Amino acid sequence: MDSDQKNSRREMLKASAALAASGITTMGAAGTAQAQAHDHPATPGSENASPMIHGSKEQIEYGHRSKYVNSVRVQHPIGGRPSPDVFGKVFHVASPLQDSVGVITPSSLHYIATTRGSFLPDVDPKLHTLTIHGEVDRPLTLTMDELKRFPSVTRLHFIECAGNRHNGKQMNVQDTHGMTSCSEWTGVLLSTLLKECGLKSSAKWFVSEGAEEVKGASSIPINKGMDDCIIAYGQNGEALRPQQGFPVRIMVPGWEGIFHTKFLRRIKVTKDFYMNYNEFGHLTQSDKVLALGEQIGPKSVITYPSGTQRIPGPGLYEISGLAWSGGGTVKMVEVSTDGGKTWNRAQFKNTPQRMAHVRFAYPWKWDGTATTIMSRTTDDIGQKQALREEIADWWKVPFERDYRVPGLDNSVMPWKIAGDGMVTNGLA
Ligand SMILES: Nc1nc2c(c(=O)[nH]1)N[C@H]1C(S)=C(S)[C@@H](COP(=O)(O)O)O[C@H]1N2
Ligand SMILES: [Mo]
Repeated sequence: MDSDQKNSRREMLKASAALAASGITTMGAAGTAQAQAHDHPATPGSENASPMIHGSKEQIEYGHRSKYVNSVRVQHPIGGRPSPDVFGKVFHVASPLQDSVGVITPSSLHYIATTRGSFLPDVDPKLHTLTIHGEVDRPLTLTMDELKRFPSVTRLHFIECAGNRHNGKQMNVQDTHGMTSCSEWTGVLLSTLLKECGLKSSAKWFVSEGAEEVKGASSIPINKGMDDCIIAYGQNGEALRPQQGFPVRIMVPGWEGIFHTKFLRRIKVTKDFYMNYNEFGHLTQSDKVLALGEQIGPKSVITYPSGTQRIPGPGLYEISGLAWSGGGTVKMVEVSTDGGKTWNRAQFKNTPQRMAHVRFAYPWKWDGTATTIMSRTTDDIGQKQALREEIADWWKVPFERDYRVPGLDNSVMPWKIAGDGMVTNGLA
């Protein structure tokens, strides 16, 4: 533990002692007093004062959440345009990050991006096969059962859609950053399968293809395929959800979401970069530029307090958020509570992992004056998340309020806190 971390640990201990003293926590006598103030009976004895849930077969066989919990996915305001054809309704659906705790996105709340709107291929896993062919010695076609016989890996990884960008018009963190999610994925390393096939020396790229008409195909350098791509059939301890590509998808850790082909049925190993539906925009780029361009930069966002929430009054708060980087592991997150004048090192709530969300927190005593809070990430290859002003400066263009970050937008997200505790988009 370095001294910064020790300091923030000490701050946190002080903060929790102060919370207990101010009666915010329910520990000890302060808790009883507060419970009474909220019109609950003080805990009298062993009897149960709550009504009973009448269990159903469905609830018992496959559980669902409490009726008091109602956080849901919503259409994303930027990416969520209606499908241009008769096949679908909505392209992009965002995850409710404002309600998130920890780092795993529940599978039922994972963001969704599809070329086919709300219509999904209904793939029968008994009939589904995955074929690997092209610049290989021994082409391979695997059923799902055969795929599952290979040694597996289980890893935490985020996915993020390139459309996940914030501007001054979005109200809350679901709209600014909800097109990213993080799951525990289980599957077979692509490298395991490629070794089984035997790569020819001419193998430089591979194209992954999904089961729909538009196929969700993408060209990826073979080095990335041999490095850390996963042919995933499991998500958070069970089979993938249909929205996430049941029965199998490819995970391309740290790369823009569009590469993570769902309903995966074919991988063609190629000599050259392929022009696909997804890629007409990249045609003139070199391998190197393409690879850099598709990797998600270091990024973070405060999820509490965030837009449309209200903090009730001066006092102690734990500022909490998510940080990630496509370049590797999050090394450090800093939080500013004075509009970027000073930055303080945040704590991690879990051990940061490669290309995965990490939960950070910073204890903060709000004095009741209007301010702006923000966070920034540094990853283990030394990349640091920049302010929009800094990015405009780097591109040598004048900074204006509606400046649009070119490419993938990983700029710092400010939340404004008014004197009455209302939180709004700091870019507005
Ligand atoms: N087969 C297929 N794969 C696909 C897509 C698709 O429409 N079809 N959408 C891509 C896009 S744009 C993104 S951002 C991610 C989203 O993955 P998710 O829906 O599981 O969040 O899947 C990618 N893979
Ligand atoms: Mo996407």
